[in-house]
Parts: sequence; structure tokens; C-alpha cells
Amino acid sequence: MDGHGLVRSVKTVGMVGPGQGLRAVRSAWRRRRLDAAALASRGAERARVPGAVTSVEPGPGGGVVRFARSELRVSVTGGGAVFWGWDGAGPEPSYALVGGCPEPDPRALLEPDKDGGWRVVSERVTVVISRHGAVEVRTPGGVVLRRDLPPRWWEPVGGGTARWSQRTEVAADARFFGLGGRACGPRLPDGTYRLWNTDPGGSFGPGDDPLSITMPVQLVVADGGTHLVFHDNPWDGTVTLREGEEGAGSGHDRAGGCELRMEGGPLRCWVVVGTPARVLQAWTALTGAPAVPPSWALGAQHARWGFGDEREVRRVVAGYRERGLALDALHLDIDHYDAHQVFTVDGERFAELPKLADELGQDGVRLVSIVDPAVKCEPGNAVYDSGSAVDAFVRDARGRLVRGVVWAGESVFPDFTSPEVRVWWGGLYAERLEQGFAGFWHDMNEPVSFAAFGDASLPRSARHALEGRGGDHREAHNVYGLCMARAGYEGLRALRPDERPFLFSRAGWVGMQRYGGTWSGDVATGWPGLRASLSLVLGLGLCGVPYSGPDVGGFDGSPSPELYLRWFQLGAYLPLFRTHAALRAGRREPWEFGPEVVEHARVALDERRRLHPYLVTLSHLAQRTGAPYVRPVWWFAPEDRALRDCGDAFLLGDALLVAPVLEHGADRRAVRLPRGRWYDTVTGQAYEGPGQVLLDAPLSRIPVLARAGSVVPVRGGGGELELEVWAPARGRTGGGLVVREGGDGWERPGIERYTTRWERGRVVVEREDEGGPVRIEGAVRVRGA
Ligand code: NBV
Repeated sequence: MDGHGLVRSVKTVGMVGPGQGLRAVRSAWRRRRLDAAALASRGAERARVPGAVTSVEPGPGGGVVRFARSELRVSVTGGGAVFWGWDGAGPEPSYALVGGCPEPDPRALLEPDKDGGWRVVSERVTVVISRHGAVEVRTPGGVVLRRDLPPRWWEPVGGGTARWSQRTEVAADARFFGLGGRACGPRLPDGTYRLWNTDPGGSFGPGDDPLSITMPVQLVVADGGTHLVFHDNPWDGTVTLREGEEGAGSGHDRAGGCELRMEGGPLRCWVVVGTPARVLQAWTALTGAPAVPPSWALGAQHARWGFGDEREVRRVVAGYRERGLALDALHLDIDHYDAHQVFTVDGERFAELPKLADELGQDGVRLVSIVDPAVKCEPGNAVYDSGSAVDAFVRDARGRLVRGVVWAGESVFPDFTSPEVRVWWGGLYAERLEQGFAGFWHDMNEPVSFAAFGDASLPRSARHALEGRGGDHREAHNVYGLCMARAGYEGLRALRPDERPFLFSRAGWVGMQRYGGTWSGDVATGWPGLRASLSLVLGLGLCGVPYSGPDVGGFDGSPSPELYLRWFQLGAYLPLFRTHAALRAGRREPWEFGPEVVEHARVALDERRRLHPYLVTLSHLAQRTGAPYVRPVWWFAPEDRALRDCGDAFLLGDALLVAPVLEHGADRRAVRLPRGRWYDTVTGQAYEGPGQVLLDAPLSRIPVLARAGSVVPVRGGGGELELEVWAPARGRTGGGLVVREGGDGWERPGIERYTTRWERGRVVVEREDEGGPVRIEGAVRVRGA
């Protein structure tokens, strides 16, 4: 067992208690035995590289280039995304893509390049294939964005899955982002990142990797251009990143590099080139539009593992009400289950859950339920019985049920990669809806099975349906959470066709945004955990998952009042704004931290509520354009190197720049501004970017700046929508988009476009209607003029 494994198992036993600990030991042995019997150890391997080009076959969007020992299929699609696959790999089947493979660009054709290579030229991108199989992606202007060297495979001599590796060179100034949810970003430092969804077992900080959402998706930002690369392969693997170095004009730049090593699965990848906004738009077209959460899920939410009973829930909700603190949802964790069994309720401690839900609902507070995938392996348990009747649970290579250990004890695991199992599971949410729950929080779906040593998940040899293709856990592991999210989402749509589901999931993979969002998981209480929170949200947004947020206050232990407040102030500007904590951790209600914190938390909650229409707008824009609500500060200026390296602030939509306090004791902080004029939203003071300014950050607030010319929809004093307009700089214009809340159903509210400009000493706001611009006079508040 490695050091990490040991620490994790000690933590596991600590968490689950000695009885479960013993089961975790047995389960780990069982898993090891199963894998030893079913998966041959690798033994001798033969290495292979493509060799030299032998022939080509032009086809739509590109064609096939044949090499001595492999072949490469290249296709540029109409939307500008490039696909290539080795050894005959095509885009399908894929868990990531939505609506199949996009149409090839009929104008893009394979043509000869110099030195015996080939190229495909298209409007947005050029792909050059060398005669030995290196693949270069260039901008239309000819700048090389990435050069993938010829891949290398290692094939077991006796047959079986080939491992492979692929090395890539990028510009010396390139910076890497993404790879799913990583705690050490948003700019990913040099190092090796694993691609295997993992519960860190307890709480994690910036040094812990991997976490629950790993994705082979990188956003690479360099002077020459921005691109996203996605290796469509859910197997275990690693990505090693190394930033380049510039020789300060000496001409001796060292290129940046990346090496991807995969334990199996196809070598196929997608590359999208363009501005960050264009890249995310094309990415969303490929992998699916983010679900729009119901508007209440953009409010303030509170959770705890261990509220204990209905009385306590009522006490906590009353605490918010009595102090005038906004609260829109309250989450119940596994302690409300009957003996930790999913889709059950403890009838003593939560005797009248539907009544409670109803009462809270009248007060504007929705109830959200945790949902764990593991099902207690016990005849008589209704979920186990109904699942067994449809053969829903994962089996081993010999056809026996795979048993693991989770909260309820010995458990079995639904195979969410089977369409029939998803339908069965989706139907189970009927029980939750009857109990009065309005939203769902998927946990433990990496999936976790407690293990005293080794991987705390299912055996790698466990069998999965994989949509009828059949395969084992090595392929299914990383998509397990994604498929569970799909099951829940589709089930809820069938059960409540008129409502948009609210669902967020700890584990997932590329495409999970189609079904909902995610949260940080068990981020450690401490200043590093606070930083990690922002890293996760930004990284996930760049991978196409825009709705997420941390456990405000951190999952374990007790934050100091200052840390809690700073976390709260950051959380108030993130899509999912939820306080949460572990069973034995300290409280997370604002009033537990003293009167000063309550006052400042109230300000943050009020501002969140005031910005609600803006968040609603951002949620709809994310769905239609793929642009995450929370974006790195370089979003509009990826060529600004100083911005590229700035990880302690973010843009919320186009209009706001939020600079959270991430350090103990700070009451001022440096803020790096993108180009243009920015107003401090509290003092109204204007600052000119690009550059760095030092701003006050008293305990009462964090600096938030508004872009000159922007239009921010806010909630006015009477609850009506108002436009907050930030004066453009003299001689300049501005504008913004507004999407009005259209209820929690499926109607698609229109996008309103506003422009702002100066006219005779006044700031004028107009809406671009079909018949022409309409001047807006009422419900506008101009600031900064
Ligand atoms: O269900 C209990 C917790 C939950 O509170 C947390 O948010 C999840 O990330 N859950 C993990 C399982 C146990 C963690 C130690």
C-alpha cells in the first residue's frame, strides 16, 4: 500500500467506525482477489509507433492517412472542431458527445504538405500530419498551437488492451487549465495529474490529486491562440504538464510539454481553436448545453451532515428567518435516511417529512436530498429487491454480484451504464418527490466502496453494460457518476415533466453539465481549502461545467470567524452558494460566528439576492453559449500574460470582476485589472486597466468591480427587475444581455440586448428591439457617471 493509501484507509476507518472498518478490510481483499483472477497481469509487451506514411484516402472533412503500423482518421467539422483518431478510432461510441458526431466540413480536404506529410486546411484551423505521424494544429495564420508527436502503444504479447502514450509540445508561454476539478489551479502547475475519479477520503486541499471529477480536457492559452483539447477516453491515465521557459529574447525558448499516458481505450481526440468564448461555444455544441438550474437554486443554500431531526431543521431555518438572513434551500444528508439506506427516511427523526417540506416551502425554502448510489445488499430492502428484479447491479467476471461497503454496510452498485438500469433508477426519485424534495445531491458516485487498502472503488474487473457493448470497470469507472446523473435527470423529467430538475453530482465526466452541476466535495477547512474552492470552480467552468461551488466554510473542523466570512463572501458570487459541513465538524450557520459575522454575512446574502436576475441571465447564457458564469480574468484577453497567471480573482459574467480575500489578516488586496475602465461597486471609484490596483477589503466586503458600460440586471427594492448601468468611459459605448426569469419550467425566455452610450452629457440606455432601438427610461440606475 502506498503512503496515500495508508492515510486514506486510516481516515476511512476513522470515518466509518470499527465495524465498517472490518468490512472494509474484507472488501479490499475481495476486490484484490477478483481482479487477480479476472485480469491477467500485463506480462511482456511489444512497443509500436505508426511508422512512415504508406497511403492516404481523402474523405469528407479530411480523410485517412495510413502508416506502416497504424492509421489516422482526421476530420474537420463544420463548427471548426477537429477530430482525429488512431488505429481506426472514430468519434463514436462516446459518453461525452451529444447528438453524435458533427457534420464534416465539406470544403476541408487532405492535401499534400512538404516532406511527404499531409495537411487539412479549413477556415478556422489547419492540421498538418508529418510523414511519421506527428500532428500539428495551427491557426489560420500559421501559428503552431500544438504539436503531437507520433504516439506509442504497448501491446501485451498475449493479446489484450494496449496502453499508449502521446507527447505534445506547446509554446513556451502556454499555460494549462482544466483537467476537470483540480484543487491546485486554476493555472495548473507542472506535475502529473491522474485521470481516475477518486474520493480523497476525508478532506482535501490544493496538494491532493486526483479528486472526484477528472477529465482529459485541457484549455491551453498562449500568445499565439487558445485551444481546447479533449482525449475522448474514460480509462485510467495520467497527464504530465510542464510549462515552457522563455529565453528572455535570447532565442532559446524551451517549449512547454504535455504527456498523456493511458492504460487502455482509444487514442482519439478533439481540438477546438479560437477565442475562449468561441472555444467554449464549440465545446458545448459537441458535449451538450449546461442544464439551467431552477431559479431558486441560484439563491442561498445550507446543508449539514447531521442535522439529526426535524426539530433541528426547523430551528436552523427559524434562525435564518429571525435574523433576516436569506435562505432558499436546505439540504438533508445521509443521516435522514433509515440506517443510511438510499431512498428511505428515518421515520422517527423525520416522521413527517412531506409536512416539513410543505411548511418550509411556504417560507420559500426548498428541501434537497442527498442520493447515494450504493444499495444495501439485503433482501427486504425495497431498492435492493426492485433492482434485483431487473438485474440492476454490477456483477463480477463470473456473474456474481459485486459487493462493496458503504454507509449502510454491505452494498451493491447499480450499473448506470445500462439504459434499462437508468430507467429503473430514475423511477426511484418518485419516492423522494413524494417526501417533498425539490432537488438532488448525488454523492459517493466515483463510485466509492470503502477499502482498507488499494483503490476505494469497485474491482477493475467488474462487468458493465456500457450501453450494450459490454466492458469492465476500467472503462466504466470515470463515467459512472455521469451515467448516474443521467439516470436521475431523465427520471425526474419523466416524473415532473413541467419542472427543470435540480441535480448536482460529486463525480462526473465530460458532458455532465447536460444533467446538472457539481460541488467541491470535501474541501478542507483552512485558507488553502478556500483557494482550492476557486480553483475547482474556474477549472470546471473551462471544461464546460459552469454550475458549481464549494462547501462554504470547508467540510471538516471549524473555521475561524474570519475564514468563514471570507469563504462566505466568495461563495456569494459563485453559481452554487451553499454552506455545508461534516458530521462532527463545527456549525456553519452565520450566527454561530458572532454578531459581526452575521452582519457581514447578511450583506453578502442581500447582495446575492440583489444580483439574482444577473445570475439567472448567466445561467441561460451558459446554456446557449457555453460561457461559464465564473470565468478567469483573462477571458477577454488571453494574450495578457499577467492576467493568464492571475488565479485569485475572476469575472462573473461580462460585467463583474470579483476579488475575494484568500489570505488571513488581509484588509487590502492587489487586483489585476483587464483593459478598460472598472468601477469599485461600493465606492464608485473608477480605475483604468490594464494594470494592478490596491483596493480596500475590510472584513465587511470583498472588492467587486464593474466594467464601464456594462448593464447588470438586479432586483430592485420592490422585487422588480432593474438595470444597473455602469457609465461607459467618455466617448465609449457599452452594453449587456438580459434574460428574464421565466419560471422553473422549460420555456425559453428571449435574450434582451442593451447598449449604453453618452449623449449630451447623459448616459443613454437602449434596448435593441426588432423594430429598432428603444430608449429605456424607467427602472434604470446609472452609476459611475
Ligand atoms: O454524506 C456524507 C458526506 C457528505 O456530507 C459530503 O458532502 C460528501 O462529499 N459524504 C461525502 C460522505 C462521507 C464523507 C466523509
